[in-house]
Amino acid sequence: MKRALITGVTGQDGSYLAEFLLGKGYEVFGLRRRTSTPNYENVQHIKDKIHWISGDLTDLASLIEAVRISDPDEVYNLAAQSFVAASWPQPITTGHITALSVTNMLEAVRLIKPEARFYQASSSEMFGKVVETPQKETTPFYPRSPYGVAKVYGHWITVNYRESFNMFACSGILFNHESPRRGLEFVTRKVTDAAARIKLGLQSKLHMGNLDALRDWGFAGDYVKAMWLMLQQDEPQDYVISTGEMHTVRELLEIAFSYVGLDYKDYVVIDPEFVRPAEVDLLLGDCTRAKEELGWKLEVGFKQLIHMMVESDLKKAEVEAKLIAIS
Ligand code: NAP
Ligand code: G4F
Repeated sequence: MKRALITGVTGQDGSYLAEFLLGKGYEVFGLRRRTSTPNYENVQHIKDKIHWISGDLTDLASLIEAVRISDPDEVYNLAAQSFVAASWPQPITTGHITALSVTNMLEAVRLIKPEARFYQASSSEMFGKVVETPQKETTPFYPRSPYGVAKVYGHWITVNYRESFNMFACSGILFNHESPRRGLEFVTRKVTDAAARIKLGLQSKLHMGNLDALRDWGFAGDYVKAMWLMLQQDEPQDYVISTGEMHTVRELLEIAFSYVGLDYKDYVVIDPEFVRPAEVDLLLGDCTRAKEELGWKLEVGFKQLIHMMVESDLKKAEVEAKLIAIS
């Protein structure tokens, strides 16, 4: 039975990856940091199947212990301060967790189990102010946020450990991917949650930032399969994972609100609070290498994804509405 250690297992991607690996018969170890209010929402249904290990990405000793306990064949480093907008008010924390801690994780693996295969969660945010479109593995990086800068560090230190220590370490340069498990602060979930709550009379307005931003949005459940495929190859390599389609935030609003029979224009308020100091205007990925070499394919399209998210948020909003009605 193969053994996998996942950092960030309570997050969106970690939860889908844990499900996927459990389905393949893996023994799954999840790093869990101490939080005042335990966060198991995404993994409640598989909580008892995961071996939990206490640790924090910023604490090397805890990571060494996590690798020792789990004795992994594969390590998926998904933990991060992952919200771009929070990286301006918290640039140092973002740098510690999202950049330097990748070295902590690589060191823990190098010292305890150097033959383990290592996956680093790199990001299309590294392309930032894009220098070519579409973006592929060879496109130079031009990050536009402290988060993007931190991810560039994480990316290159992973390449460096591969080249310096001959470790099987690779990065997936993943474009935006979403799901009903997405955090409420990210734009897709913010919009699908608002469409559902407005429909049920639980909210009246939606405050938004730049509606012209273009993103290449896919489904997280499809993207975690690519992570696993990267670690099954003969040689470690970095891959872009994307849909090859981009849409504006405005289109996202149209699709989500029209699904519940509403016009987003009646509810959206443009609010400078949600406009970023430096914006990434567009992201569009070319994942030809992943399709050809990994045999990876996309299963859920953009509209289907947004409808799936609205459906899920409608169910949550109905529960909230019922609780209000009986209280
Ligand atoms: P997410 O839902 O925000 O999950 C982040 C995870 O990291 C959570 O489990 C969180 O734990 C954990 N974490 C944060 N700080 C930690 C620390 N100091 N020590 C240990 N764990 C810590 O993110 P996601 O969307 O699943 O993304 C997964 C990874 O892919 C991230 O590295 C992200 O930057 C990257 N990425 C995401 C996308 C995307 O579109 N989703 C695209 C490209 C790259 P708590 O539950 O305790 O907060
Ligand atoms: O959903 P977002 O916050 O995602 P963003 O910044 O693209 O980052 C996500 O994808 C990256 C991959 O490219 C990941 F690495 C990262 O961890 C994260 O998962 O914002 C998307 C776009 C931005 O252009 C933003 O300015 O939506 C625009 N937007 C407009 N109004 C908004 C809002 N974003 C948010 N979060 N909230 C708004 O009200």
